[in-house]
Amino acid sequence: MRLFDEPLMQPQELLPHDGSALYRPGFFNSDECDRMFRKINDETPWEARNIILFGKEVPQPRLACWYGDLAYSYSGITLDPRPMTPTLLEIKQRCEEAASTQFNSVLVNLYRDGQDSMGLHADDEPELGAEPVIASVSFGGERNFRLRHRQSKELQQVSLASGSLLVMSGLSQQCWMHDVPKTKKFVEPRINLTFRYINSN
Ligand SMILES: O=C(O)CCC(=O)C(=O)O
Ligand SMILES: [Mn+2]
Repeated sequence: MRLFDEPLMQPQELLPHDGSALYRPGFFNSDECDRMFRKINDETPWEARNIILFGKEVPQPRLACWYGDLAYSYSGITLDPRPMTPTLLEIKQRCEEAASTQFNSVLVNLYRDGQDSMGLHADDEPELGAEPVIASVSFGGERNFRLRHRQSKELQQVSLASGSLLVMSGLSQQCWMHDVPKTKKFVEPRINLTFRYINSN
């Protein structure tokens, strides 16, 4: 029996075709969200890196840190690997069970306020393989997440709630791009983790 105050937390498929983006709000409960946000915020050696955008070096509009066994390169920068903390390993295990796959790396991003953002891109680096599974977990302030089809330009969007899990798989990276746009609205700081499997050759 469903209680009246229990929010509807059915998984929701965001993509109509060409891959899957399965959104699961409430994957972590609010106590877990508070604990995870605080621990990750305190334990992460946040880096403010410059990235190469259209041939120019510009500051990345967010803080980030890369964890895993292997280095990772994107937008002209290489992130050195560092071992995952027990907190990250605990979240990784939950995501692996939900996505029925293994991950060996995670990019942790901190969006300090509405001016921090992630530009339109796909997670399509060759070392991720042709149809990567990417598990994206959010803690803290809600931000809009957009998926745009490369050919048809169709747009799908969702407000990524604290404690939510988004699993992108299949053709999602080949056929769609995604971003987290800036917003003028007041938003709480947000931590996002994207778990990936990086192939070593
Ligand atoms: O912050 C997000 O929800 C998206 C992060 C992302 O796309 C990435 O790290 O590749
Ligand atoms: Mn991405």
